[in-house]
Amino acid sequence: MPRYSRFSRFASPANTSRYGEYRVPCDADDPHPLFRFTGRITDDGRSGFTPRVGRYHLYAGWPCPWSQRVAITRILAGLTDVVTLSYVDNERDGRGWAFRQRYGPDPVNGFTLLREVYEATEEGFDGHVSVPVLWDRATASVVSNDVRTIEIDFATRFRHLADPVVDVYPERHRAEIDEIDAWLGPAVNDGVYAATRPGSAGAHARDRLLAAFAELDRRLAARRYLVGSTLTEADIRLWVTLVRYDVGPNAHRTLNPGLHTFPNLWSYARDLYTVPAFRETTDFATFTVPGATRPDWLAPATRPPA
Ligand SMILES: N[C@@H](CCC(=O)N[C@@H](CS)C(=O)NCC(=O)O)C(=O)O
Repeated sequence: MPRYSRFSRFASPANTSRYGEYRVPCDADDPHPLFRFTGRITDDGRSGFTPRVGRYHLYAGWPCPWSQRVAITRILAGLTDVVTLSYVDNERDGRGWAFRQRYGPDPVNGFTLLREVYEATEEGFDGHVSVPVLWDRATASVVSNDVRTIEIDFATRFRHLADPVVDVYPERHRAEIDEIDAWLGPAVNDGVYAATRPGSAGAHARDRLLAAFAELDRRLAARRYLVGSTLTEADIRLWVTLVRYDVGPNAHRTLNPGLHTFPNLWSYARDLYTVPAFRETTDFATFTVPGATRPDWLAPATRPPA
């Protein structure tokens, strides 16, 4: 366990018998969207948030697929020295995400609970305390906790300050990337969790998920990436669900016999796992359910040329 200064502040251990389980606030009369903050970074600053080195900090969670999307985009957009990042502890009780010794204190505000980041932005905040959340040091407030816009701003707004590994949201492919997201988001990213629910709704979600996997398997038979000839946001958004599939939602093979039953999709997933940004932001231990068998992600993958 790394050593911290005695001034480092940490939340007490997660304790659900004392604080209960974390509950997503769902007050029907609440006018706010679940992910309430949707600030954008704009070149001319009319949004109040301009791109600047060291101005922004991303709070993320290792188990969280949405956090991993933004963490991968941050690396591929060349922002590791431009936007700082830290991780909340994997465990949480009714107090929500917290900072503990496992990954270290909150390096920006010294808070012990992520809730404090939201409360610092909106007094009496009673909404959903979620990761990932983008913090602005200049205004001491949350910019956004809406994944889609955070990752697009990371991919597009810092070009003059960074040297991207690859342009993951290229102008010429944006329409197709967004089109795929409109389909993949509900059917796969959210669908994989809906598919684990009992009853007809779960069964319907499961059929839609497996139909999507079959369509993707066909699409990836002849092409290396989902859109164009390079890695894009479309691949990142899909991959974070695939890497969790057989050790999470499908851990007991209740959805299907495994991702390997879609050979092109499975080799595509393994191929992307060889990319440092994907591998370095993956910690299987944080999202593998007890008793799950992890498929061999290191098995060599044969892919069509880009
Ligand atoms: N903000 C995302 C979703 C983020 C999300 O759902 N995060 C989860 C973790 S994966 C979260 O923080 N949930 C609160 C909790 O479980 O304590 C979006 O725009 O769709």
